[in-house]
Amino acid sequence: MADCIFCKIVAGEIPASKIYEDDDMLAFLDLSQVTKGHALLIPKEHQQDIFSLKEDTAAKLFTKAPTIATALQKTFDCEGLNIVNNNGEQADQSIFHYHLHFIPRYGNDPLFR
Ligand code: DGP
Repeated sequence: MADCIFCKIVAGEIPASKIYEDDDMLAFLDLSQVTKGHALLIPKEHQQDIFSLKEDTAAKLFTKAPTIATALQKTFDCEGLNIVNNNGEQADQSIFHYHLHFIPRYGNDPLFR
């Protein structure tokens, strides 16, 4: 999709710190690190949100989620990890290309209650 930042990352037109890639999906570090190691997992095909996400794409993403989470845990030595997915402006989605946030959690992180 022409104006989609994440499609441009997939196409290599915008740089990103990639942490995983295969034929169907890409994971890279989020530009705005909520916590150290905050990463995004996206399908390479442009799909807007959970309401239009194809079931086989969802299956592929969630099948790979434990691998991404474990790699982040090993790399950043986090104590926990949130997987977050915003859908729609009202739910704080700002990039309208489906993505899962992987947010490593630490005892003293800014999100700690
Ligand atoms: P959301 O608000 O759920 O749609 O999350 C979008 C995320 O995308 C947000 O945490 C910031 C991140 N982001 C926006 N533009 C870029 C970019 O050009 N590169 C990278 N790596 N992340 C981006």
